[in-house]
Amino acid sequence: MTSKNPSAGLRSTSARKGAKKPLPAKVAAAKTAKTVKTARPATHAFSGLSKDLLLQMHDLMVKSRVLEERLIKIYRAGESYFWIGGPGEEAWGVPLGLLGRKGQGTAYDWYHLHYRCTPTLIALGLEMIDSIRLMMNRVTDPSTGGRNFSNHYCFPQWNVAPVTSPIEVQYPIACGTAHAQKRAGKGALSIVSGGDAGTAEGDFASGLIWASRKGNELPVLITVQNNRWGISTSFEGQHGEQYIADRAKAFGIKSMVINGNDPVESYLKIQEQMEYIRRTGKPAFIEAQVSRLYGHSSASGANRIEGESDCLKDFEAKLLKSGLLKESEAKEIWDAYEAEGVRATEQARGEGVPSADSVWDQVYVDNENADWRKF
Ligand SMILES: Cc1ncc(C[n+]2csc(CCOP(=O)(O)OP(=O)(O)O)c2C)c(N)n1
Ligand SMILES: [Mg+2]
Repeated sequence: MTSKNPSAGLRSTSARKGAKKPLPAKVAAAKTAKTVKTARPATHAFSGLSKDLLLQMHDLMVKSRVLEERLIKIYRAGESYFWIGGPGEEAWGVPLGLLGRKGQGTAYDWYHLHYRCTPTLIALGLEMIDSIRLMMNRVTDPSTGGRNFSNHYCFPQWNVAPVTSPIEVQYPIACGTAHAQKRAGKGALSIVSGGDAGTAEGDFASGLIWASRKGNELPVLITVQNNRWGISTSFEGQHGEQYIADRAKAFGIKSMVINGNDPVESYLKIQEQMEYIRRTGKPAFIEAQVSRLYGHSSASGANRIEGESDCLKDFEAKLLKSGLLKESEAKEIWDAYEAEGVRATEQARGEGVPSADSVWDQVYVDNENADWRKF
């Protein structure tokens, strides 16, 4: 480890030299400044996050991006009906998945995500094949049995609640799991994410209200990924407030706006807010400003948008420049995930589609509400 105090080395060097022939202070300082190596560790440019963590985040970001681009190819090949997803949100989503307390039940964190959440799921451990199965409506899809469309995940073993097609309803639902977690008293929290345009929905306001009632505050990390678009409606024409995060302030919620295109900033700020929530039992808010790299969805063409900054390209360039990652290593990572995506697509292609009977799978099986014919 490099010393945090560079002057410590400087003193000892000058002391050794000074024993022979004392030099005037200024001369000594100039001489020793040359001899003492002040080189900073390569991780300095990354706020001191460890090399292992930085490379892990990069690896997961690549996996998520390659997967999303594979999903778009599957759509273009006519092997799926619709694509919507999260390319461009990797720098935000990967740290969010890494920082949660992963598991099932009220002692673990809950994830109430939206349809741009692939990076978070990848960080939690999602395999490409299981996203592709959902995309291709295969009966083997563990989230919905092939009955929903892309990125509508559900993983009970990681407390990942079903992604809902009506936007924004996840905010008050997250207050429900946070309430259960508070009662359990194990320090777990609920995480909720959604888009900027969706914050116009009443559900968003309800979430803020339920999270922040005096004396009944809930351990919920409320997040908004602000890509400045709601399908084709721009942020500028819709918001009187400058930052969505300011709305949380009105409810006394600790809130911040971050650059969600920077994985280091995302990691540190999510960590800070999570620690606050676990310590106080109160809610916290993050508005993460992110890019929308392929437009809204396949409905708008799923074409790469010029001029949007690419968090993965930027992060990879920084890692290469710092020497923490070599060109050849980066290429290997991209190639390996590319190959995995192709293999997974071929495998999913050979798997079955849902049968009429499987409509009863992944619902409240054997519950009185499971079969509408008994209503
Ligand atoms: C209740 C509801 N209203 C409208 C829609 C249609 N819709 C789907 S995505 C979307 C835009 C959401 O924009 P935003 O919340 O900013 O999220 P983004 O897609 O930009 O990530 C809309 C209006 C919906 N799914 N549900
Ligand atoms: Mg948006």
